[in-house]
Amino acid sequence: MAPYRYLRPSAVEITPRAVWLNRRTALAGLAAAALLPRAVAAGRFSTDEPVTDPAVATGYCNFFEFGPAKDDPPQLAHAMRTDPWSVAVSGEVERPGNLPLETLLSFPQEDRIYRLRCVEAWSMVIPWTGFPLSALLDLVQPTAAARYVEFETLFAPDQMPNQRTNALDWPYREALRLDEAMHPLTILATGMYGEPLPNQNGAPLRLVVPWKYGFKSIKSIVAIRLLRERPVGSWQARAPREYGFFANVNPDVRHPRWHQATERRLQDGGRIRTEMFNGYGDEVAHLYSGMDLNEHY
Ligand SMILES: Nc1nc2c(c(=O)[nH]1)N[C@H]1C(S)=C(S)[C@@H](COP(=O)(O)O)O[C@H]1N2
Ligand SMILES: [Mo]
Repeated sequence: MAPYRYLRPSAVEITPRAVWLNRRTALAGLAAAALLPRAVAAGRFSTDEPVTDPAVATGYCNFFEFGPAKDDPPQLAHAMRTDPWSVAVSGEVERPGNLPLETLLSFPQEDRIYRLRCVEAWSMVIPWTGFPLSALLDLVQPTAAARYVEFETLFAPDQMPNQRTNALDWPYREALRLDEAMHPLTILATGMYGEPLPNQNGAPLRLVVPWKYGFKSIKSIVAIRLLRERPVGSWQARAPREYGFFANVNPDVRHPRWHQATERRLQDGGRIRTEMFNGYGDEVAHLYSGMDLNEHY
């Protein structure tokens, strides 16, 4: 697999959707040249809603390691070194060890156009490239005792200025129940808009769990641990009343400081109704049968 090319923020132009769609066709040729992660056409899990302008999706980011402002990551994330990269897999697995990025890029890559709903009540529609997390888990073989999957972001205060502060308990950590992690909608993304992931969006590898609030979709993953007990995520540790473990998108459960019934779809500016499970209820509601969803923010 060819080494990753950076998509530098300066290389991102304002691209109307029609142009982007054309570019996407053109990019298919590039992908064949193995410059990009290989991907098949967007399949049954994708929405056909208009995608967010890539300039918005790569210019308005939450990546707290670089600072709290939406334009901190696009301005500062170029300092993050993503090559070489590997993911350390440990805990309740039959085959622990270091997975080089090259191994993960050799898994069959798919295109998925997903809605992304931030707990702050904005949303986007992003075309990802990636592979089901289940492919990685099948490789490392969770033991019968494994019940949770925990993820950890790179810790590199020399490259990530906000990690020199106590803004969060670094490194950023998140986790899923094993059945959520094995769900076919749950992917590890390696690209977006047909290009390798820009640093500010979580290069070279980030989680995408489209039915949960965006903070669960942890970026720039260096470690995955299979656990018996449910761990506490970084945001949950910081403000447990505001950020729960499940964090399923739910229009009926308020964030303590604002309601979640509607969201601002970025770039077209319109406010739309927020859907239960971010519109993925047909696929995922069965995971929570018997649970009082209003108690599980
Ligand atoms: N390591 C890390 N991952 C993270 C975050 C972060 O601050 N650090 N922010 C989360 C939040 S709150 C959101 S909404 C999404 C935003 O992803 P995007 O910037 O690619 O749209 O990333 C999530 N993953
Ligand atoms: Mo978010």
